[in-house]
Amino acid sequence: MIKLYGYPISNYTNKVKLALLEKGLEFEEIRTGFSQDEEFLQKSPMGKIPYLEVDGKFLCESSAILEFLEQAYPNSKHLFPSDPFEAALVRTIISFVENYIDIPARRLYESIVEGKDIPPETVKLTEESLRKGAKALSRVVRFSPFIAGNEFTAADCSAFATFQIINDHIADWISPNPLFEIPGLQAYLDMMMTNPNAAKVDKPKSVVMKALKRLRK
Ligand SMILES: N[C@@H](CCC(=O)N[C@@H](CS)C(=O)NCC(=O)O)C(=O)O
Repeated sequence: MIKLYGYPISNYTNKVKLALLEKGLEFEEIRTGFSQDEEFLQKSPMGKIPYLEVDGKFLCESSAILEFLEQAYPNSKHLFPSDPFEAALVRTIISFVENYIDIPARRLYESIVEGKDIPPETVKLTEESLRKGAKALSRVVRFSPFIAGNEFTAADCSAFATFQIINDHIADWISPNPLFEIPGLQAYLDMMMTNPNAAKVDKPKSVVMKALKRLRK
């Protein structure tokens, strides 16, 4: 049995959870936060979530986990296209979403999680980075109807999980959200929400996010 360790407001946890659901693999979810404790680092050496346990072995880094699932369960739904160019596009979109949108947006995440104030320069810097990332992403996305083409792929797991979290986090700081300058993004997210597996990921995220926001006020 696969065990997924993570938390509902972690986009990387939700990316892996959506992949597991789409692949129809049985798994148990174990809610855990990140940690620098020695025992935790033995399972996830950067102290991050998510990590996966399969047959007593531990795997970390969400993209490595998705690639593992693809190889280890070849009879499940494929999340990477067989055409190398198409597969490269999937990986490019994941890289753009995570490196050039999620990582900059994290400068603001701390505020909601730790109740910190954010200096205006940080907000400005984040907005500039998000605008640059959004422009780059808009050059590669397809939204036809999925982000990398006409099939659901690993890029949808990453993009859906990340955009749903960023939107919640940055609304208090940056408005309008520069990510919605990506033509077709809102329609894409609305379409994704009609996917029962995406809705399964979104629901616990919304519950925890609401509770966090209440605590912060
Ligand atoms: N590159 C990692 C990123 C994972 C990540 O940043 N997880 C966050 C939660 S969404 C975390 O554990 N942060 C704690 C930390 O950075 O120490 C992946 O793809 O799994």
